[in-house]
Amino acid sequence: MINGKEIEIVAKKIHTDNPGMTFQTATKYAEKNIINRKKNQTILFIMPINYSYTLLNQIIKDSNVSLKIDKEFVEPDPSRKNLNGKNQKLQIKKKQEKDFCKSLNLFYSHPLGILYLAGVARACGFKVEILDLHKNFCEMIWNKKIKHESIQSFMYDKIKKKILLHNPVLVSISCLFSMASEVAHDVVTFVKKIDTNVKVLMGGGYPTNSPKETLSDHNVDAAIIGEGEDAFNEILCSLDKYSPENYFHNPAIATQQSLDKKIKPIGDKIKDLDNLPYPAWDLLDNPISYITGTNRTRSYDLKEKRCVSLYTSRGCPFYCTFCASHTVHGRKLRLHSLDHIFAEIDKLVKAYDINLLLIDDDIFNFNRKRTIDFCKGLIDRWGNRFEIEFPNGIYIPTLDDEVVGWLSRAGVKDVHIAVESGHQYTLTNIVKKGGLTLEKIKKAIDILNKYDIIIRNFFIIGFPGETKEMIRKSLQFAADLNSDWTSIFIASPIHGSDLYRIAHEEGYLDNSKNDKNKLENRHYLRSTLKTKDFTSEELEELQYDANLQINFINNRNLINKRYDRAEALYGDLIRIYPDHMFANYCYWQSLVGQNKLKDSKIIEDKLKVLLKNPINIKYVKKYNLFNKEPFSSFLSKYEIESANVETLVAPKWQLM
Ligand code: B12
Ligand code: SF4
Repeated sequence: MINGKEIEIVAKKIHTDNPGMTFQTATKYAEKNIINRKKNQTILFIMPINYSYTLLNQIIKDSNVSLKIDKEFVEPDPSRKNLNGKNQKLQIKKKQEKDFCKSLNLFYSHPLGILYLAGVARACGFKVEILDLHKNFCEMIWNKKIKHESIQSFMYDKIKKKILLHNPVLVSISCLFSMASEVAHDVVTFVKKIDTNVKVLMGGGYPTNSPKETLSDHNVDAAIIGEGEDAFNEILCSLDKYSPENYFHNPAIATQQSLDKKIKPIGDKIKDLDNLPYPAWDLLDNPISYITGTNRTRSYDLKEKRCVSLYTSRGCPFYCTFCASHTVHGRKLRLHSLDHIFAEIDKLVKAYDINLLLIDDDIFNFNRKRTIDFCKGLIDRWGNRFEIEFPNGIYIPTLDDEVVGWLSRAGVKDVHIAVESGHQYTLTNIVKKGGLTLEKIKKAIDILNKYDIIIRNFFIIGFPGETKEMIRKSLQFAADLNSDWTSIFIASPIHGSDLYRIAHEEGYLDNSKNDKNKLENRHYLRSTLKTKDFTSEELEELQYDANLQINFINNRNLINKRYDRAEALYGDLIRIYPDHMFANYCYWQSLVGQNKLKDSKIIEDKLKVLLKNPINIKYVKKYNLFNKEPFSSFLSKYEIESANVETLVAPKWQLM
């Protein structure tokens, strides 16, 4: 029997920790909290490695580490020495000659969805543990401390340790992307192998869009559809008598049994965002150690940048063909109040001294007044403490002089903008980017330049309905923009997007090659569509060529003699891809342009070494650079003549 006084005390504490929450909601949590706390049960959240095995294969190859993908993984025999960390096999392969175009950029972002759910679990009185396998994996590769034979044994080991230590009653797995589904299912298998009785939930974009596939794995007890907080709350409160039938009334909790009963999975959309508990940042192992946003490409000392990700609104009213975000977060824009966001930032400043905000909203600046008020509020409270970034792109049509001025004053120095296409017909009728015109793009870029903000464009090519000519025009538009960087992605029919529906209905999925169209292999780095207008190979060629032309050979900063900016951008790139010949070449130009001759000599020597790789010579020939310094001094006529450019094929993975 719980008494009213006890509830009030706990409710007050919950309310103080989550000031945006109504006292009524805090009281509801308090009632659950008191009951559950006595049970002393733990909920374990797992973020699986967020890559497909195909990508992981490439990463392993590029990183020169001894690690395999073990599709037939069986629990290792612990008596074998190398599993105890002793007598390990050779961990790092002999350094292979590296082709500049093949490196992938490994990084890890804050698992925000998990943090929101962890906040709910904690308010409900459970102990919470988070295992971020993605982060652990990236760190292992970076540090080259490989103690395992395979990716599976690495995951198994980590999961086993966590489960044996904390004995959770529920394991909650996040799978945001379809491409990570195969790895996520392996994680589920391992969890159940280690503890057959534990309940396993999976939530995120993959189960939301593919509940049947998710639940065809009988180790998944329930797939949570859409925004998970409410459904998760319901399961938490009935864990002791967990049974699929108990959830038939709730279409956001899909089970094998509910699918058998033909109950259509429908996701929740949280109505009042401020009423949610704050994301449980303190349960994350060192939140500011996460490498995300341009943190992973910029040359500033990482220790100086302490960043968190924020999600200040949910949903987006637009209908971009390639996007699947609405399947989870819906098309109705819901906002956290600015007070709520500032209170969260305040906590994070006090706890971690943060100074970089990564805003992950779908469409943060949809409402220009809210954008300006946010900037003003930030400046009023914290002066110029922050830098702000929008890693998944800011919405262009509201970027007028006043908005950009405030964004700049509040700390935006480097911005990604979602251009998508440089062809008006494609933009309006194929991509369906709400309210965007080529004129608005150019105008926004002029304004961003006025405030000296680094501009990185996102482009997508290869939509059904686009011809090669339209793609070329789009890329020419990109080349002509006065911006710093252009990332060119390939339209990918991810589950839940209109593009997937169209591609499926019209037979555009390119199944000609091995596993290309497996769910897990669809992402913006690889072409998986084939229409009457292009093949997937042609698209990859176009993409790769445009990347080299726009970002390197005809780079805007080099053309405009903005050598200091070019030095910074290419310097960052070289830090990640030291063997990238074009990055070194452009870096060299930026140094020579500033008369930094001593430094440029070092890069010149490096280029000489890089030209030992025949692929690099072919690229020099392909782009007619052999008559230009410094290549003209390094390459003999014979070397140029014998380089066969015909054999060059675009690499499978684009760089940036
Ligand atoms: C940040 C982000 C990333 C980060 C990673 C985030 C992370 N920590 O893992 C990075 C930059 C790495 C990334 C990469 C990619 N991304 Co991304 N990304 C996002 C973004 C913008 C925000 C995610 C987020 O934090 N949301 C905020 C939290 C609160 O929401 P949430 O994570 O969805 O969690 C809620 C629910 O999903 C659910 N839930 C989630 N997990 C769980 C677990 C349980 C147990 C339960 C009960 C519920 C639950 O409840 C949560 C709370 O409501 C989304 C768009 C979006 N608006 O969500 C795209 C999005 C998820 N990405 C997408 C894609 C396609 C990609 C890429 C494949 C793109 C590419 N390059 O090809 C890559 C693949 C990843 C990779 N490893 O290479 C698609 C996924 C679509 C799909 N069906 O697969 C999205 C929806 C974007 C879009 N426009 O379509 N991404
Ligand atoms: S504006 Fe962004 S979030 Fe909205 S539909 Fe388009 S891509 Fe998706």
